[in-house]
Amino acid sequence: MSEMEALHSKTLAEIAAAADEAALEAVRVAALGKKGSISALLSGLGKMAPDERKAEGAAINALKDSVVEALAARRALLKEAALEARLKTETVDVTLPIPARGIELGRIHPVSQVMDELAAIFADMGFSIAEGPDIETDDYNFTKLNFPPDHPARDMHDTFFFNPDAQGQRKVLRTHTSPVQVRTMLTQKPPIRVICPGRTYRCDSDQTHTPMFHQVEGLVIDRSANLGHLKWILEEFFKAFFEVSEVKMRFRPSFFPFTEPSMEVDIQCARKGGEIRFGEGEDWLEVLGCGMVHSNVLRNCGLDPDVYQGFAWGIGIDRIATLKYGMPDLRAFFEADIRWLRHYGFRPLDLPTLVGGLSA
Ligand code: 2NM
Repeated sequence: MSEMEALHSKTLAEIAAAADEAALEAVRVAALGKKGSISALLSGLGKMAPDERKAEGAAINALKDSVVEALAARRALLKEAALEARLKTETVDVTLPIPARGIELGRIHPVSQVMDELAAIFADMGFSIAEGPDIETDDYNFTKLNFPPDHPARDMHDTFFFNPDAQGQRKVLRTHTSPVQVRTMLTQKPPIRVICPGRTYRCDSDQTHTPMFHQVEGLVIDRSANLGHLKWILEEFFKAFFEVSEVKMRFRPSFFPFTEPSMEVDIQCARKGGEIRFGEGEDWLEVLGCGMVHSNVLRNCGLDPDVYQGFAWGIGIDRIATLKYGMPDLRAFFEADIRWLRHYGFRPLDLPTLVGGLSA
């Protein structure tokens, strides 16, 4: 066997034995690289006589072509094998049960659940949701809402005040979500139909009060929005929220600085052995405050009270959540006890909808 034939069969054997693309590349460099065995043969041609060069050159080039071809064939084979192997490791048996984790184990807090229910109910009645900052100016939280400068709600005992800034302005943690309604009136043209859910803060802590709690307030402003509309909206809301076909409501006169007239609303209920039912019974339960928006508030928010009027209401979310879902202690809401959340929480993918059922 000539030297060239030996080199040929040795290189082809090495190509066939290369187990992966990196090994194959090493064989290519050893044969065809700058200092490779076949490259060395080619550079030897220069020293040969013309006749010899012609014969040898043709033979070396045939050898080179054969090696190049073998390399390409082997590379294609290895590529395919590598892909096959990868696909094999990545196969998924879609018939296997899904292991429980994250989304299946997590639970939605009852407050979030009730907020989602409120959004579904009021969206169905044509309301949008408005949000605003927890840290508010005294102006938006109190002054624009017709609180007189000496009103007791501004007092240190109810309001968390921040230290005054360089301009002497004193921010507050909002004590209600009404400043969101102020912002809405200042920026949107009537007709306005919004609900404003969110966190609110008052310096108050006992069995039925937590310093941070949740409210949802509603606001309707139009040329002729009136208490008849409010009564219908509240009735529809309570029926949808408590998932009953009837509710009886009672309106009692009350006072808020931002509404005139102002009312508190009770709904009729039956208390049987620690359980509460709505749509039946002889007891009354206070659930919300409401009224016609005060003309001073309309004026403070850039609306002409001779053209526009409207009504607003406020409900405590934590309280209606305890009523609906029978949770005895409000404070457990904010203790972040995982056992409590497992018991009272909601499954993440069971979103409340009016057609699918709010709490089903
Ligand atoms: C309540 C009760 C009655 C109320 C009024 C306003 C505004 F901004 F329109 F003046 N927002 N929220 C309101 C009225 C809130 O909560 C018990």
